[in-house]
Amino acid sequence: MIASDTIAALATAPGTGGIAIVRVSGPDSERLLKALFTPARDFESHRLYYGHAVYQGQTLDECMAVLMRAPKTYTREDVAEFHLHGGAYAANAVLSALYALGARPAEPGEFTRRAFLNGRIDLSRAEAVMRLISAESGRAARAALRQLSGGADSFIQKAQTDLLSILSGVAAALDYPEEISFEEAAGKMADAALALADTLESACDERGARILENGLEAVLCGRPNVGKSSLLNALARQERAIVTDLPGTTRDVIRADIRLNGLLVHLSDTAGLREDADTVERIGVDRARQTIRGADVVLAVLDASRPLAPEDEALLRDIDGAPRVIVLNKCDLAPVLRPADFENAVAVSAVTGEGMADLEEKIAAFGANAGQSALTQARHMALARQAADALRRAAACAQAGGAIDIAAVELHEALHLLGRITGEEVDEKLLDDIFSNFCVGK
Ligand SMILES: Nc1nc2c(ncn2[C@@H]2O[C@H](COP(=O)(O)OP(=O)(O)OP(=O)(O)O)[C@@H](O)[C@H]2O)c(=O)[nH]1
Ligand SMILES: [Mg+2]
Repeated sequence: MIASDTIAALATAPGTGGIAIVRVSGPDSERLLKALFTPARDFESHRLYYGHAVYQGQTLDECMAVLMRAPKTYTREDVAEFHLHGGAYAANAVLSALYALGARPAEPGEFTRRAFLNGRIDLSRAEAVMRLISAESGRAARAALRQLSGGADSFIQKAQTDLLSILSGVAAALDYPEEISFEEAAGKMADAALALADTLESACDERGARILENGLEAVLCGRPNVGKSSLLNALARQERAIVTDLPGTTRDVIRADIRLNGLLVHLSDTAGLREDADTVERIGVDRARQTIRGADVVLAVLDASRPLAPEDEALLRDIDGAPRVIVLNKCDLAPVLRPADFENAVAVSAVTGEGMADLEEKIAAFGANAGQSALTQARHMALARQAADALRRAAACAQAGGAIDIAAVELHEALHLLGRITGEEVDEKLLDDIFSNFCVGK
């Protein structure tokens, strides 16, 4: 399907930068390029030329330009690009000229939408492109790249193949009732459908997906003066929080973002937990408790140079069973508490830096599996879960001795839902939802 109109937009991020690329796609690309590029010339496809962008006698910018003839282009249409100086001026001037000459401003994601409609990429890859553009951290980018190379697709294709073979078993049972007993066919179908439902569900990792997209929430907590703020500063490698030897220094929640092995970690330092706090500190302590509840991992800080205080014991009880690291700080002083006495503990000193690398490793371990599963996008996971539900209904129907052709309806439903992940079955509404999340120019 070839679009009839030609679209243009800034393809690079707006703002200052070395170069700004204006991309044009559609049947008019070559005409528009020739109208603006000086010196006039014939363009060999996929070759970069040096010249100027000139419109109505006015030089807009010195530039490099390229014409890429269909079909070996991002959209599979004719594409032209102007590589201009960065900053808003040159790109806007060229875009205005292009619009005056008949190009239409591209909608968000329209280039990628065309790539999809022209069959160059499938839907889950189109979404991967979008995620790559907005990927927050190295790890999220790698997961998006994995999907771009077809991770979710091949997983879904395998599930579709499995499902088709279940369906053909059902069809055989319906066609040859004399040869294949109903019980046998129904039993086989139910087993296979349940196994596939399990596979689909275990491929969904909502928590991992969230950590990948938004980062891991790690919260430093503990009683006053154990060194939480000092640890935040040491992990963030900058003086974010105020450190004093007075207990109750930190009143509000202080945040710092750090990166561990490509994983984005949102660290929070909280008010020291104690009961006899004044009003302001009291509010701080309540906020600390809330922050702890929302954490992916709690970093429970203890002063290794002192025996456990009642507040320490209360904290350890509160976070029992929660994802946590016990941080035995101040190990540079004569330690009374030792890692061996706790589960998943590490001895550190915020002052000397001892043990800090071990602590970072332990924090990163909580995000280690994020993004490893086959499906990490909310839309894919929702569809896969719906497909799994349909499979379970099919199995239940067969096991209850229901008509096998009714179970087959549920299997078809599951197949349809899987098809929507890869975009084999798409409607306009879905396309609009997905592509409108793109940035213009992609
Ligand atoms: N020797 C030693 N002193 C430390 C260490 N970490 C922190 N301290 C000291 O302990 C005191 C308290 O440190 P903070 O980081 O303010 O402690 P906090 O847990 O944030 O305290 P509150 O905000 O009051 O809850 C300061 O005097 C720090 O210099 C450490 O590893 N070794
Ligand atoms: Mg503090």
